[in-house]
Amino acid sequence: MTRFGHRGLVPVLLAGIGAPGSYDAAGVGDRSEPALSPELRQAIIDSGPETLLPVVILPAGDGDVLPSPAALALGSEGRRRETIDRLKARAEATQTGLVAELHRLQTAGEVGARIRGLWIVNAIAVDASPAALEELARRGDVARIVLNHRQALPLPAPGAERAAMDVDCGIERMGAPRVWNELGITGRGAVVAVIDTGTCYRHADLANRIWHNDGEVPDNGIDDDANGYIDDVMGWNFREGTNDPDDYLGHGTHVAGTVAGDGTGGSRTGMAPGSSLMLLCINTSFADEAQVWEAMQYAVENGAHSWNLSLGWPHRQNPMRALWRDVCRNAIAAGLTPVVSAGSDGACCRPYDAVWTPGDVPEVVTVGITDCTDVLASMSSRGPVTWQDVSPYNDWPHPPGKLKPTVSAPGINTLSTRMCSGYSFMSGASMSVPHVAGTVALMVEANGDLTPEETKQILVETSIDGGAPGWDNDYGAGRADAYEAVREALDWRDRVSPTALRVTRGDLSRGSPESLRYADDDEVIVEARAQTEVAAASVEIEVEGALPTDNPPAFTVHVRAACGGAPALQRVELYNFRGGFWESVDERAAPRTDEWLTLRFDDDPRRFVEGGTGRVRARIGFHDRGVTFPGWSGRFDVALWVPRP
Ligand SMILES: [Ca+2]
Ligand SMILES: [Ca+2]
Ligand SMILES: [Ca+2]
Repeated sequence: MTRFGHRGLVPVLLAGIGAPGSYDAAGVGDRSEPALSPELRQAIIDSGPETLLPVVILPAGDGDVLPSPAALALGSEGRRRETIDRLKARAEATQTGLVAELHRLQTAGEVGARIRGLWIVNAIAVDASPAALEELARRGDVARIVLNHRQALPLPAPGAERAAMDVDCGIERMGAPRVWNELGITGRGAVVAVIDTGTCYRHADLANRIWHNDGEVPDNGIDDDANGYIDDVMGWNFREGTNDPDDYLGHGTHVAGTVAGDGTGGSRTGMAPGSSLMLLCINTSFADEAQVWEAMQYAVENGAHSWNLSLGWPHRQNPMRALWRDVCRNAIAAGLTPVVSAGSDGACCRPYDAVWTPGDVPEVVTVGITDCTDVLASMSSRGPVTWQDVSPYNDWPHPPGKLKPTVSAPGINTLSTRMCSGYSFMSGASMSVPHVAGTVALMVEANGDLTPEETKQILVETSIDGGAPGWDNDYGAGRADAYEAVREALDWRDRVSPTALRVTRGDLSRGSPESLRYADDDEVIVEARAQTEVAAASVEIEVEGALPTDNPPAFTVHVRAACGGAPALQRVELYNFRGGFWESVDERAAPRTDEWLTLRFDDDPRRFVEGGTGRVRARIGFHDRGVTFPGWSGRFDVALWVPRP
C-alpha cells in the first residue's frame, strides 16, 4: 500500500454528499458520476490487483442531517445527545446492509481487518481489493467510494530540555494569568480533546489534568460504557487500536501542556490549568483522514467541549474537504467548538490554497501564528479560502473568498511540557492552536451555556487587531485575548441579537436577521447603484431586538460594518422612543476595512428602550459626501446590544 499517493489528479468531487440543509437523497443515489472517484481509479491502476486500498465508502440515501431548531433549544447536553442520536440513526439506516457485505468480503480476503462505520460523517472506512471495490461500486446502497489518503504530516519534534521558568510568554501575552488571578477561572469542568501524537500522561504537570471516563471500569477487558472502546479511561490510541494514548513523538505532549499544564514542575505552561485533557492518539507519520474523523467522533460522543487539532492537510495532498467540513459541522451541531491550525505554509499557494484542511472549514476556529510580541510569523498560512469548487458546498466564491484565519495566537518559542518530564521550546502552528483551545476551556468554566457559534463570536470580537487595520487574511480578526474573551463570556447571557432587519436605503443583495447573529460566517450586504439618487448616496439597514428588561441602567451596542465605493461617513442612530425621532449616536469617517464599533450608553439609556417591550431599534449606514458613484455597497456583520448591570 505505497503507491496510491498520486498528485495532480482530478480533484475528488463529492457531488451530493454531505451538505447540511441541502441534502438530497435522490441526488446522492442517482449516479450522475461514477461511484469510484477518478483518483481512486488511478490508484487501482497504479497498485495492481493484490493491494488492499484504503478507501472511504459513502452510503447512498444519506438523508437529512443537522441541527434541528429543536435541538438548539435543548441546552448544551440536550443538543449533543439529540444530534448524536440523529447522526447515529442516519448511519445505521444507510450502512447496515453494506457492512454485512463488507464482512462477507472480509471472509473472502478481499477486505482488510478494519471495517469502521462512522456517524460523525456518514462513511465507512475499509481497506479493500480492486475487485471488491468494483463489486461495491455496483451496489445501489453505495453513492461514492473515495481514496482515504495516508500521508505524512510535517510536525516539529520537541527541542532540547530547558530549565523551568516562571510563565510561558504566550499564555502571559494571552492574559491567562489575569484570568486565573483576577477572575478565579482556570477551566474547571472543561474537557479539551487533544487529537495528536498522544500525550505522556505521566508528566507531573499533566498527570492531574487527564480526563477520566467515569463510565468505564479500567482493565477489566469490558467496554463498560458501550461506546465501542474497551477500557478507554483517558481516551484512545487510534494509531494502535489500544486504550493507551501515550505519546510516540513528543508533539502531542507539548500541545497538551499549553492547554492545561498546571505548573507542578515549576513552569506554568497551560492556558487552562484547571481543565481536563481527553487524549486521542492518531498516526501522524502515516496519517489517515478517516482515522482522525474517528478520533473527532470519539471527542463528540464522550463530551469534549473542544478539540485541539494542531495539524492539517495541505490542499496539494488533496484532502476530502467536503467530508472534513461535514465532520466539523456535525461536531459543532453537537456543541463542540473545533479549534484548528491554519497551517504553516505562509503565503504560499496564492490566491487561496495556503490554509490547510480542516482549518479551511468556514465554521471552525482557525488559528494563525504570532510571536510573544504579536508579530505574525512568516510561516503562518494566509487566507482567504474558497469553497467555490468543492461540491456540494460551492460557497465562499473568490474574490473575496472566506477570511481566514479566524484569530491568531502565540506559537513561537512556546515553552511547554517535554515528553514525560521537564520542558522545551517549540515553534509552529501547532503551538498557537492550544493557546486558543485553552482559552475556550476557560470560557467553558465562565459560561457553560455558550454555543460553539457564540464561543467563536466572542473570540473574534475580543481579539486584538494586528497588521492592516480591521480584519485581514494574515491575523484574522486579530490576536486572541483570553482575558477579554472570558470577561465577555461571563457577560454573554444577556446579549440580544437582532430579530428584525429592514433595508432602509439601497437594495439587500444578501442576508437576513440570522446573518447578523454571528460575525464572520455570514453577512448582510446592501448595494446601491446610481439609478436612484438616494440609493447612490447611501446604504443603510435598520435592525431591532428586545432587551430582557425595558429598564436597563446601561447597555452597549456592538456594530461591525464595512463599505466599498465612495469616501463615506458611517453613522449609527438609535430610535429615541421618548422623543419619537432617530437620534444620531455616532458618526465617523467610514472604515473601508471591517472594524468593531462599541457604543456604550450609561447616561439615561432608557430613552432608547421601548417601555413594556424592551425593544431597541438601531439604524446603521454609510453615507457618502455628496459624490455619487455607480456602484456602492455596505457590509454588515453584527449589530447587537448588551444590557449592563
Ligand atoms: Ca468504553
Ligand atoms: Ca472496562
Ligand atoms: Ca488586522
